[in-house]
Amino acid sequence: MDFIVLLLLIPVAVCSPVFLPVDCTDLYNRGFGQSGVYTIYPGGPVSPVQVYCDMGCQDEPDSGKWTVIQRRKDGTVNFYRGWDQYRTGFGQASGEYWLGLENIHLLTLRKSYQLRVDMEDFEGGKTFVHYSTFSVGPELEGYKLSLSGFTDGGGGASLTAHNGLKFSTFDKDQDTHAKNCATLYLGGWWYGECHTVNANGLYSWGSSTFGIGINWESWKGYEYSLKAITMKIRASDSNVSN
Ligand SMILES: [Ca+2]
Repeated sequence: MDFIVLLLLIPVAVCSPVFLPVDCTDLYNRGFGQSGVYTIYPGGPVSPVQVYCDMGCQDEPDSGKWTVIQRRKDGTVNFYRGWDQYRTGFGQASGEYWLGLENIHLLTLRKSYQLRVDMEDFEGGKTFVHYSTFSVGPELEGYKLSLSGFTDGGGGASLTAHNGLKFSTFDKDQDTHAKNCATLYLGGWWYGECHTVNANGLYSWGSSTFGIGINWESWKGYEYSLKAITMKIRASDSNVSN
């Protein structure tokens, strides 16, 4: 009897593999075309992660498939957090959040990704920048940032200066400054000596004390804290979809 049950079950398991999307591109390719919160599995079936997918506009097929890894828009989530939180992620996928360094590392280990950063100020201005490659290395190497292929949508190349730097938090100083940049500039980031972008700095509603706000130096300088910033990644065209 048991033998018969097994025979019946095996073909079902083979013919209907569970769909475990790694990123928003996988979801889009399965027919999920609406922007919103989805569950992805960058670390496999035991570690689901909630994420916001920017699927773009229906009439522009190339505008979507973005997996949001970081988003600030209203100051409702505190981004001054320690290493463990930056490692695993925090916030709400429907609002402000950080996807987590380990998740970002696992994603960019699997596929080649591009990065787009969208920004808004409090006067209605919007801009963006784009990098054709983006990846984050393993924890053992400090979750090092790798970027190349900059295209300026108007925000300027501030982020390029962070290429090759390790990630730091107030309780893990991996920056190149004598002091602790995370403590000086109230964020967790790929700090060097210390920053030209502080995307995880203090939400400051416009004007900020030098360098502690959500700063993007080449767009608004060190004393302007942005209204909104979103970092999102998408598998490059050269990837064959899973
Ligand atoms: Ca230091």
